[in-house]
Amino acid sequence: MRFIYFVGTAGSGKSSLIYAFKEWLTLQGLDSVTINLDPGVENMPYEADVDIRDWVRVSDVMEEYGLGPNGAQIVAADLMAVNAKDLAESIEKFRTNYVLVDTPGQIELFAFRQSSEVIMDELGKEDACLIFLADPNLCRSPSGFVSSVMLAATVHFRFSVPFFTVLSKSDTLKEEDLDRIIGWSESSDALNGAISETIDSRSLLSAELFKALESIGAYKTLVPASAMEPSGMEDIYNAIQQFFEGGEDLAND
Ligand SMILES: Nc1nc2c(ncn2[C@@H]2O[C@H](COP(=O)(O)OP(=O)(O)OP(=O)(O)O)[C@@H](O)[C@H]2O)c(=O)[nH]1
Ligand SMILES: [Mg+2]
Repeated sequence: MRFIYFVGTAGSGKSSLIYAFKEWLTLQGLDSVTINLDPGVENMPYEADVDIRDWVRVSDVMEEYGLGPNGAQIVAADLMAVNAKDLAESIEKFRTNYVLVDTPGQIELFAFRQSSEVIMDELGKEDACLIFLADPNLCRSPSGFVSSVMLAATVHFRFSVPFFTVLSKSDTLKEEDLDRIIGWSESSDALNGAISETIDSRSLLSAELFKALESIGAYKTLVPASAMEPSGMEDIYNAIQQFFEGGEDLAND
């Protein structure tokens, strides 16, 4: 089993992309299983095969501990670790190649609480990769783009599993904007040029930070995808295959 974690800021399109990617895999004749790791989610665009809410629910935690929504989110995130073994056992019952893992909207709950590490270890880190979703709204400006790369680097630093970045909701971008953003991800000169065009102290800071991100390997080509169209699914699949099989295709086994 290969675990693919979809991580990104609130509303970046994680759940929609999981749904679209699962549909695409099914069309290719590839089986997959979905897991929801967000104990606070109310509505999902698909029904997860394994759902953390069967063990922990933010609404229950609010009631039981007398907490508000934010405090309850944190307690719920920590309680997930207690159930990591049970979660792993119910996933093991499925015979499948790909496990698509949906993570909480509040990225800090996944990235900064220890329970996600416990869960990842329990499920098997050696068979895991992470897809970071870059929100097109943030990536429109050079400084926003650099911020997004920094966030991806932070997540990567926390989990140290292979990762790549998807530019989600690519259908919401005009073609020229999409080309420009992808261009920044392909060429540090293009990004540096765009940064230096906006001469203020913030952009100078971005340039320095960006150099550091480049040297630690967090800066890489974005894979554009749209869950709505859908598009980019094959590119996502190929990137995943690169990690797990060195490019070899499971569909041809
Ligand atoms: N146009 C467009 N809208 C999208 C796409 N993917 C998601 N959306 C919309 O973006 C919003 C958020 O999508 P979700 O899939 O719920 O995002 P999420 O990251 O799972 O959100 P949280 O779990 O709440 O953080 C919804 O209104 C979706 O309809 C896409 O590819 N194109
Ligand atoms: Mg979601």
